[in-house]
Amino acid sequence: MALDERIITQAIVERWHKKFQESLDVDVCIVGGGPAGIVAGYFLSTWGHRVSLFERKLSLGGGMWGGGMMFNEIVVQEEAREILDQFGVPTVRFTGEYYCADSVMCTTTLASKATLAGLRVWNLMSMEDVVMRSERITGLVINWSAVQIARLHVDPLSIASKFTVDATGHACEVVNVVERKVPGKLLTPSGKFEGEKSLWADRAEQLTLENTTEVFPGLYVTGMAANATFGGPRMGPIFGGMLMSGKKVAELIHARLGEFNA
Ligand code: 48F
Repeated sequence: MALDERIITQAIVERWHKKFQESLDVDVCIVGGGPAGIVAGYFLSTWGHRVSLFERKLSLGGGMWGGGMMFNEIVVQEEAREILDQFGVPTVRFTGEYYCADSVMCTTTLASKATLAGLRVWNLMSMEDVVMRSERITGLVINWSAVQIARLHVDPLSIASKFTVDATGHACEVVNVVERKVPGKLLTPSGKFEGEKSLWADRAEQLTLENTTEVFPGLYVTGMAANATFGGPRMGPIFGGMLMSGKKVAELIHARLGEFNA
């Protein structure tokens, strides 16, 4: 068969536009494709919701690829291991209730299972703002990451969603946009963004779950972004809290979508 480059181009452009048009109005937008965002996207998609995940970089995985300081192993605690089991990621017991997994195998498997479950991933796209109606977030303002990196003056596009998740890790980018635009209105005790504290793995892992919640009407936080928003400490290269937080945010939004659609 003689290949026709025009057909190759047409196939990519048409298929991409079809996917994008189908995704202009979704149930949930997740910003950030680290472990917390991927796990949230996997469960919400598995439960039948229409979910788009925007990831600034080329690949999903966030901080998971690099394990700890580029040693490509991750540690999870017993409570989180069942989530890796569910995804089919092999783990080995290191000692007591500490388990290890190869970070590359873990990242690729999570990403693969999430996309196969129906999660739509928009890589190379960044959230730059939110859409707000009567102090509720109703969507995202997005642009190509390359436009942001090159600091080009190009207006963005927008996507409507019933719920939004900030899974941007340490940066808390969605929460920080809200804090700038409507100061003092976050659902934290002070109403403000608290900021991440120094490393304390045990406390941080507990708080990651507690802090996984709605932080502004329509906006949830998960993973490291949850802790940083509420002033919790960082946890270092233990990933159980990220996985459990992703699952928890999916459960919370699943319940809310039930009410929303009733
Ligand atoms: O940082 P990241 O992996 O967040 P996480 O899921 O996990 C945190 C751990 O990796 C680790 C830790 C504990 O083990 O502390 O750091 O909470 O993934 C965040 C992703 O969000 C993307 C970013 O490229 C990364 O892949 N991101 C950040 N800002 C934006 C964004 C944005 N404005 N638009 C799109 N993606």
